[in-house]
Amino acid sequence: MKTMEKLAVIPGEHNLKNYEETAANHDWQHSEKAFSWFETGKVNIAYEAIDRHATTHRKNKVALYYNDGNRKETYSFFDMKRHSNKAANVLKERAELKKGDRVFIFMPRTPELYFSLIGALKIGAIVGPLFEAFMEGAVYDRLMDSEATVIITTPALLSRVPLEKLPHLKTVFVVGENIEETDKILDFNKYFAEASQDFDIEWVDKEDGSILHYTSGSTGAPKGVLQVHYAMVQQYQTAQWVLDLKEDDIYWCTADPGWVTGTAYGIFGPWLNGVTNVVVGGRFSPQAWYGAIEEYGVTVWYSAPTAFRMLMGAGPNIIGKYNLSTLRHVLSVGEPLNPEVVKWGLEILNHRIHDTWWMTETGGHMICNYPSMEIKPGSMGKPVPGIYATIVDDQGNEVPPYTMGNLAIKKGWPAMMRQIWGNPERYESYFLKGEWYVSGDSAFMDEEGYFWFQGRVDDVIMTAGERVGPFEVESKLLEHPDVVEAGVIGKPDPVRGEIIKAFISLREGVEPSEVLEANIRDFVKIGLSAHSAPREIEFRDKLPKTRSGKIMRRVLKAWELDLPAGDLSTMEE
Ligand code: 6R9
Repeated sequence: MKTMEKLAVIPGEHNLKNYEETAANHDWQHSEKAFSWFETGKVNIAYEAIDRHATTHRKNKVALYYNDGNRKETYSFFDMKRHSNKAANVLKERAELKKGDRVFIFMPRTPELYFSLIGALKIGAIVGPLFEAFMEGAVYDRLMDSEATVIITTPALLSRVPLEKLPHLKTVFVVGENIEETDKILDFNKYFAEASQDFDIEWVDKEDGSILHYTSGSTGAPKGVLQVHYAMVQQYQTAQWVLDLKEDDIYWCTADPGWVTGTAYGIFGPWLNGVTNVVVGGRFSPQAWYGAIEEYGVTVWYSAPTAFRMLMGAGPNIIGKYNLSTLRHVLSVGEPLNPEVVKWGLEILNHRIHDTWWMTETGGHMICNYPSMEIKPGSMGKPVPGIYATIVDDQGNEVPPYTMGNLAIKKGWPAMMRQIWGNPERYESYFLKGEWYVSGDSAFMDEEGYFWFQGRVDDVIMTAGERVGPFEVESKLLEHPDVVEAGVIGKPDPVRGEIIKAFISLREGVEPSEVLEANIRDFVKIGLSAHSAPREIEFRDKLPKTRSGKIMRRVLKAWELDLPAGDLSTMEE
């Protein structure tokens, strides 16, 4: 994997021209100058994302192309301003939503989600976006923990909002038709239709809360990660450097706003730059996805390895039916970008796929591949200019190149989380020596400063004295022609400390057998190393994954050891 050839720089005019020079000189205060508050002192991320453009040459420029196969709509920046003003008025007048209050948005991707998210921010409220597949328990945990007073949802999801169990929840807006109102349940569309198009934005402090994403760790309840308005500085700047967004781009981020990618780069990154954003609702299908690229002429596409693998699985014939020639920049996030996917990108999609590493807690890009930089397939790239990333040992000392350790970031970048909601001790526990944010991922750096992901720290396997990153084994397994998904864990073993166990789902039509098992084991032995080959293989129809596509190794481990699996609210159905 590490020996795969470097991919050459893409010729052309890139926003980030000279990585080394920019990295050596960048100061975030320089990026602040892009914003009106740099002079006026009046801060609000919603203003910078939408309203600012509505009084410029971008007034009638398309802000949002929406398509779910059913509804197909187009909104300009001016439309977005008016509709988010209306939403803000509804929330303020009908639910008395105020600055600092928590409001959740629990609905599938529709234009109303975007109007109300921007509208709530205009009030200065803190928005918790919830993925539509959450069940009642997950909704309850998040609203209870944050003492939310308002939720916006749809008729189909209303039954999962346990109104009577949530003492702080005062108002439930339902977006749909023929809504039966009660003293707490209100018909959103009815009030939206009546609401004024004008709204006086609530100016906030740069450090006031904006978005609250809940993430689940390996143990305990989901944690509320609070972002602040100031995150805009980094989201704006990285959308230029990493997404390489320019005025005429048509940009599509496939993530749902229930996950951080769907807010930071599905909303703020493009709109802070006044760039046209595509939102595709509805279910995934290769036809709908390739069709969206062709129909809207998408130029910059941000997705995830799971999605790319699903497209790969659909075969090269389908892709050939679509005109994808507008694409110029393709990016990936969320899990390791397997070399298999890189190869598909080069051979079938005809693009380098640019890996980006970051997390909910970082609020924005951290380590990335840039179009103006050579890519080493399998590496996450280099730190964003202005970010200092390194590898530290468990005591917080930096370690030399090629030493595996904790991937850590020097504290204090613009989009950094500012609180774990209601849990200051937990927040402090992320920072080692008060200086390093410790990500929980293990990685190493090579002599050229490229970072290589190894796994979650708690997932690293120690077998017969060798440290094995499960991701490397999983990547190799995925190259086997019969393997569709693979999850690898360390299973306690009296002799070796741990042995490697692989859970595998096979391509349709392929039956498990001992011969196949031996064949797969040899495949890893030959392709990777003897000590990385799984001693045990178990075939399963499906593997437990989060909705953002991460294999949940802790669930595999729980299956294996007969332990409770912990919080499953983010697991796909
Ligand atoms: C943005 C997002 C964060 C965790 C992170 C890491 C994994 C993200 C990755 C990656 C390998 C990449 N992860 N990007 N692993 N290569 N390029 O995904 O946020 O949902 O909070 O997940 O995802 O383990 O720590 P989040």
